[in-house]
Amino acid sequence: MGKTLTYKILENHLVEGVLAPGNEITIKIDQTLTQDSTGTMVYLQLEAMDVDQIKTELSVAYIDHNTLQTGFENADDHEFIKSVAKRHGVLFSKPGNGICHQLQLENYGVPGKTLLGSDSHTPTGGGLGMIAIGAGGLDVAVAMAQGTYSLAVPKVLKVELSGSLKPWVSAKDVILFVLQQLTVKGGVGKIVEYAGDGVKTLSVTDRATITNMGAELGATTSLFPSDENTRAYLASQGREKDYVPMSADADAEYDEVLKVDLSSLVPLAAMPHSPDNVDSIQNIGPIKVDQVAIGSCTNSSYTDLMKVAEILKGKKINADVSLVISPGSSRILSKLAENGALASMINAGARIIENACGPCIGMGQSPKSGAVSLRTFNRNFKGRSGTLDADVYLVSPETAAVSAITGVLTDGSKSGYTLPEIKPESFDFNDHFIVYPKDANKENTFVEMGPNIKPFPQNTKLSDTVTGTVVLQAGNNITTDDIMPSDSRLLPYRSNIPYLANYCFEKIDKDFAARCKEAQTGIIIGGENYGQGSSREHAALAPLYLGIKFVIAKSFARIHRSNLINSGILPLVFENLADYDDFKLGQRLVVEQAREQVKNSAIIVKNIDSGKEYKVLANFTELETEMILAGGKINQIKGNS
Ligand code: MIC
Ligand code: SF4
Repeated sequence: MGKTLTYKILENHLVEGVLAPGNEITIKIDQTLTQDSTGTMVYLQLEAMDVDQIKTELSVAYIDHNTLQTGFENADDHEFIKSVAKRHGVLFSKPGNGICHQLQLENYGVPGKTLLGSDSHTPTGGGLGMIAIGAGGLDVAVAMAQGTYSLAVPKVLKVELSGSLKPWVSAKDVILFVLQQLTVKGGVGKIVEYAGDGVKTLSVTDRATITNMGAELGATTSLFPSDENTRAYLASQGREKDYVPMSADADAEYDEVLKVDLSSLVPLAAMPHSPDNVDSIQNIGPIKVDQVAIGSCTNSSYTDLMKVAEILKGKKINADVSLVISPGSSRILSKLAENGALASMINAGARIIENACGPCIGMGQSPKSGAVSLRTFNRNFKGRSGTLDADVYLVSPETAAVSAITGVLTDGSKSGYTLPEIKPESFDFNDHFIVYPKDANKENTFVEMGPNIKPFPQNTKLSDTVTGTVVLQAGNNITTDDIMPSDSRLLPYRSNIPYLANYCFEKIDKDFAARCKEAQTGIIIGGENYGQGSSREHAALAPLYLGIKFVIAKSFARIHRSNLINSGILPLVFENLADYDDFKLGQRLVVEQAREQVKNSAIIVKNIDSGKEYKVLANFTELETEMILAGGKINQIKGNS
């Protein structure tokens, strides 16, 4: 039987374990990336591990999320990251260079390599045929320290592409279609591997759009084969030498298959408030649009922005629309400036904003109350834009640009506008935004710690009797944006958990933090896919700070589940889903003989008042059990069990 591309790459990197679905394996990590909003925690944790020499081939620290500098906090965080980067031999990408995933693709991605990033959209690298996985900050810190990462082997889902896309239909529509078919939890426990004849019709940046939004499926990662288009992309970035052809064997067997005929796709949009709430633009109809935002790590490539510039050329943005554009990288921005595309955008009435995450993470450009905002981004969770009652639709760059002109949601293929063919470009090498760790000697490098950088909370070893009060009963698909909101107000405090904790669950229950403080030890009850979305471990660290002991949910999203375990908080799963309804705020629960029980596949949780017992699933791997007993990953590494 032939091998999938996933298994080929995993096999090349296998350090420990047997490659079979569900088994725990340890793989070698070649590259890591961090960004500033998760990076401060990563580097605090790396420092706490007292590491002499990082073990990866390449590690890069990007500054792209929080670049507003409304106060000293951002700038202090950046200095801290820069100083630790230098100390440990990590490349530092200054603010202004662009968005981490776009930059990693342009500069460092190599087919067949592994990448672990402290950001959920790290799978963007799968567009180049890498196994690129998003993880919590502590996992990335450990990957730098030890050069490895442990995971349960995912199933491999093949998406077989045939045909080719029609004009006005693009990569964004492909992944929106896949999300419509599989939903935001359809990828949990899986790696999505693209194959079939249709692959060759997609460029690397198209592929990267698709693998980027594989994060929204909940997948461990997504990847494409590496072929002649990969060679052409690497050559355009001056890196043809990094090209390695890679693909699955023709007779490879997959755990599941989804067939997608590219020729049958039409322009799509994800409607409020979930990336899988997808319909065709024709069906949604010409709703009036107030804001259009183009950019983010999903759709800010050179080709995407050239298409936008060509659509806007000689036109005028609708009077009632605010159009903002944030390019993916300094290299793209500079090329758009050189070839006049930037002028086409500005002359049409577009606002050009910094090449950073910007509005995607709520750093400015919150739409007006009740607005309809079209965004080429990847997440439209309620309130993520900074405006709780705004309706955010996720669309392709083509749809965004044409709708900015018409002022209503528009299917470009029915608009009468012509879509020009965009020729790929070659880029000049420029590393002026990169600080190299020329002197990576730990002894003579000082770590800069601003006053807003506070120590991260650490758990203690699991006690034998764990009691707590139910402090929240949450619904399905709770996002990490719900658990630990992020916007221009809170992002400057990513290195200050005591402050951030006051805003935990703020958007869905403003009394949550106060209730936890009163209860002292708390328990959260969750629905399906608890903790989907971002990799931010703040969504585990703030609850830890507030005394949360365990979360019982119908199911968990992958990264958040790991972050809970890394923090020593138990993620437990209802065996009987109907038990969910039995739990009410204020109930006192207990797990007796917890240290023994976590070693079993199921645990008994008792309601102290009624005496009723519930069986919940634990199913921790050996390593996870060790971490839980020790009170988190750092304690486990230090051997404190
Ligand atoms: C996001 O898109 O939600 C973020 C902001 O990039 C996060 C990381 C974070 O919360 O800092 C992610 O995707 O992991
Ligand atoms: Fe940045 Fe948005 Fe991409 Fe997250 S999804 S890395 S906030 S651009």
